[in-house]
Amino acid sequence: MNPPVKPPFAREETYRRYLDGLLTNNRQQCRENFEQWLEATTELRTLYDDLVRRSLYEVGDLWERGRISVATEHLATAISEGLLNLTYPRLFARPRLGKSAVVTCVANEYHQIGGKMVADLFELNGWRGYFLGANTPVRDVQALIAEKQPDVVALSVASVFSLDTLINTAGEIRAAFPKVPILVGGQAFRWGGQERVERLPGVRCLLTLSELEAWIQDGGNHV
Ligand code: B12
Repeated sequence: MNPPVKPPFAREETYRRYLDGLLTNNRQQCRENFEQWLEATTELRTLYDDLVRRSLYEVGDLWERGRISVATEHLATAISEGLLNLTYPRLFARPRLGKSAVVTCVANEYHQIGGKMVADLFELNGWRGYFLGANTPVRDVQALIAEKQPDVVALSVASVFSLDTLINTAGEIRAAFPKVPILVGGQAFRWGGQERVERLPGVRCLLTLSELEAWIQDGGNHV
């Protein structure tokens, strides 16, 4: 008997079914569509941006307008975070370049999925991406920098109220490690603030994974 014929990959439909799965708490439907997208693309960045980020932004908008419950928003986040681990086998396929990045969210910043994607992108490009996750106090970030001596530190912020903490964190890291370049990014900058952080020496703001990938592929040593 012939194996069942798979329908051709249709991005928008796959996206719609995935989003529908998130909104109906249907983990299996999400997994099927996530895997379909993963199989169809060689570029993980597009899966991260065009499926996972896009759907979570939509979930966030629905939550903000009171159209879905907090529980559904939390479930959608947990499903998305779990599915991201399906990309693991692909992350380490490239030869290692002997470079590393420490990636973290600042203190009191609980949105960690964007930061995880940033760390993954470093791994995808042959770097080591040490990801500390949400809400990391600056002294602990500094301790890891001292231990790992990374080539770059990347800070992620999603909430506008985290911008002051970001600026203080970048300043404290800079004071302790004057030579380590610092990248900052995340959706907090959708509402402005880029010029505030770029006033700090040795700090560069990059808004998207494509900008980050271009920075890495350009040598990854200047800000
Ligand atoms: C999930 C979620 C949560 C979860 C997070 C859990 C987790 N494990 O991460 C929880 C429940 C904890 C949460 C809490 C809150 N949340 Co919330 N949350 C979201 C939601 C729905 C999705 C976040 C997400 O993962 N997005 C997808 C990721 C992939 O996108 P991203 O972060 O932008 O990252 C991308 C880029 O920005 C970039 N990037 C990110 N970092 C970096 C760094 C560098 C260096 C580079 C180059 C690129 C880069 O790469 C990523 C891929 O493209 C968003 C909606 C939204 N618009 O995102 C709201 C949202 C971010 N939350 C919001 C709010 C208000 C809150 C709360 C204040 C709610 C409350 N009253 O308690 C708290 C704040 C908690 C805190 N102290 O941080 C607002 C923020 C508004 C604002 N102007 O600041 C949003 C936008 C919802 C909304 N529409 O109003 N939230």
